[in-house]
Amino acid sequence: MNGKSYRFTHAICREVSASATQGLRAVDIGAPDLAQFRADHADYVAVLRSTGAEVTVLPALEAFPDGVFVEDAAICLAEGAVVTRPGAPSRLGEAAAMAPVLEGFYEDVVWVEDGFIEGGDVLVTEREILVGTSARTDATGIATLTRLVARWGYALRVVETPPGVLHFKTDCALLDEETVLATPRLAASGCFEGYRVIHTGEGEEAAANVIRFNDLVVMPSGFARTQEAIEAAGYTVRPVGNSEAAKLDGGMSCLSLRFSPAG
Ligand code: CIR
Repeated sequence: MNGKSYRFTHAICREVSASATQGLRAVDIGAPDLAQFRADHADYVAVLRSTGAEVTVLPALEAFPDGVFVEDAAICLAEGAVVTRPGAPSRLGEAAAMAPVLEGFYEDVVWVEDGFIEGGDVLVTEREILVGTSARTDATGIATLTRLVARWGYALRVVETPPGVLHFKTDCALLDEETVLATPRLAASGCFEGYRVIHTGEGEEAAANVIRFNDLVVMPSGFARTQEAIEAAGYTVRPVGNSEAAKLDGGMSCLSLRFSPAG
């Protein structure tokens, strides 16, 4: 199917836990306001549902302050799902909590058992899977993932997440078969050669973490230049408030697993 890397029948999200105030953050600019975080999260889920997708919202996990960022716990492909091994010690258990949920959708669920890998470092495009090395994703994890997805015919390309950037997808997103949105600092590495690249607006690096979800591009609100650039390229944009998730270095991709299980 054309568009398999951005057309999805399903998504999984997780409610914001009260413990999210203790979530990991590179720079402490204060704890997220839970009421605002939950309101933004509800808007996000509603936007995904507006495309016709079936969105499962799991209950909050109080034991995992970063549990709302479900993307890091798994990699969902058409043929099967990979349960990851998050490199942040406080997040390791999130993957095991996600596994039974994935088993409800997929016959084939496999586990990364060596090294570390977080879903935020994995960009699935129509032609390949890009994986960024980062403080959370190491060479052993990438080798394990390479072996696991080879059974479904996927090729992996290893790229570098810019220094000081949490995840590869903190700085980029897929917009369609041939187009990515990327920060100029990431695009400068040459990792998107062969793709059409739309740059985030000046001073708007925090706008790079968007998702193409069916006919929509869901992006954090408040980034007019980037929104304009995406719209000028012909996409339909839905801005969603992200002020509270951003305090924990989270964005649009982190808040869901998106997939269309085969069969
Ligand atoms: C963390 O540091 O792990 C969380 N506070 C943020 C995770 C964001 N996830 C993502 O970019 N995929």
